[in-house]
Amino acid sequence: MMAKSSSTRHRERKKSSPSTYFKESKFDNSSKTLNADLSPTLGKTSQNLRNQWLWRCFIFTLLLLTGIISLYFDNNYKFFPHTWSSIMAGLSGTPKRDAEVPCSVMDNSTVDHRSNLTLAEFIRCYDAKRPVVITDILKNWKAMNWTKSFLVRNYGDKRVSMKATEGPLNKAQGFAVPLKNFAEHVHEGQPELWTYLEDELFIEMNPELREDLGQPVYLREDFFQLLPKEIRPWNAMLLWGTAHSRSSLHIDPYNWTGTNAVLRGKKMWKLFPPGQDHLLYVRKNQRCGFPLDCLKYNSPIDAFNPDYKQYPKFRRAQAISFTQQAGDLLIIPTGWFHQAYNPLETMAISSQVMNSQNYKLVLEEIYKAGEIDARKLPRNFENLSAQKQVEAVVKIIPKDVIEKGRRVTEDILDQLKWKGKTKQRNK
Ligand SMILES: O=C(O)CCC(=O)C(=O)O
Repeated sequence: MMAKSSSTRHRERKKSSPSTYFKESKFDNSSKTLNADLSPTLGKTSQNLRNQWLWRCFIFTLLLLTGIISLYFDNNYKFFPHTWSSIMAGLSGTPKRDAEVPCSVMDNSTVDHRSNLTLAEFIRCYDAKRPVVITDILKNWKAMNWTKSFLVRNYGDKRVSMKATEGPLNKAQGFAVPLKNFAEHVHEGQPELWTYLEDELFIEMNPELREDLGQPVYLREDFFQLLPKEIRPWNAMLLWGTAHSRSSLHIDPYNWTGTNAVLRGKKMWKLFPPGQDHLLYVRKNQRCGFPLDCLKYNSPIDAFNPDYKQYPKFRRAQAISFTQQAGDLLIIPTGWFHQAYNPLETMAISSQVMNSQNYKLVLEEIYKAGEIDARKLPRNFENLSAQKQVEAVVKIIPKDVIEKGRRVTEDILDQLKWKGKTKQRNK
């Protein structure tokens, strides 16, 4: 369209101006007296109309600016969560759908405990972002009924991996013992004399037990299932500890999203929001010992009994501390250092997922672990769906890496069968 000349634009402005309308109207010209009488009123009216028009412009600009600013913060800082969508929902009078309910604001001193949490809200508010304890999901798990006598009766002679210490955490050593021997002493923990069964293969080797574990809707998407079984991380680790037993302070292998279901007893936790590695004295270049030999991110500090003399910067580290009860499922986001402490005899199952929210970070770790040459990926890799991207990476994992993974699992099973003492594992 051609641009209008400035005189035409001027004329149009004149025509539509309210004060001009009154001045030029027939009514205006028909009677000088009437005109004279009405002129102050008409002048005021035109003034009012102009003011109203200015006010409308002002309010419209204000709304527009609020929208732009809130969208900006929404996307970049999660600062005014969902301001814009709330305004729109309010204006349109529509009830807030799940996607529009704002996430609660974490005050960095605790973790949300949630029930009736929808998958959509989990993905939007927690998955790969913030830890959450889900309180209503484990009650139907048959594993909630596992007891010492059940396990000893059915699996007493099977060897399990455990660690034990007669001193601080950093003196703990790994052993393989028949489950019944561990169970005999499981009630005997003391602050510096405790044992902890941490077995990644026990459920893998006794798969009927897996049927006693549920499959929470939050964890159904799991791209680890796309990996060849030789290098797929073992899933569902049995954790059974005496009072005072504890894990190390670590990020999970492959930087996955971790889960922990407490079946009996309770756990105290310290979770460290990302960005504090320098305060945790994270050891460099450690390997995790999983089938795909990933990097391990462990801290030498026992966050439940820290040695500030040796690790002074740890004083500045900010942890979220909370307690997880039996029947609670904790979901730990990718990238969060965490440590658990069992104040009394406690049994739990930990597990993991790679999903649409964390797969990019997990793939980074898989590249490092598997000596994978990312240049072999298809050109359109970034445009593929999350699942297709994982499939593309799996296709270029070298054969010898897969073979090495198979040997790692075999070696560990051999150790469990034949040797009393095992290599200290990563948790
Ligand atoms: O329950 C525990 O001891 C901690 C387990 C854990 O952190 C894990 O499996 O990653």
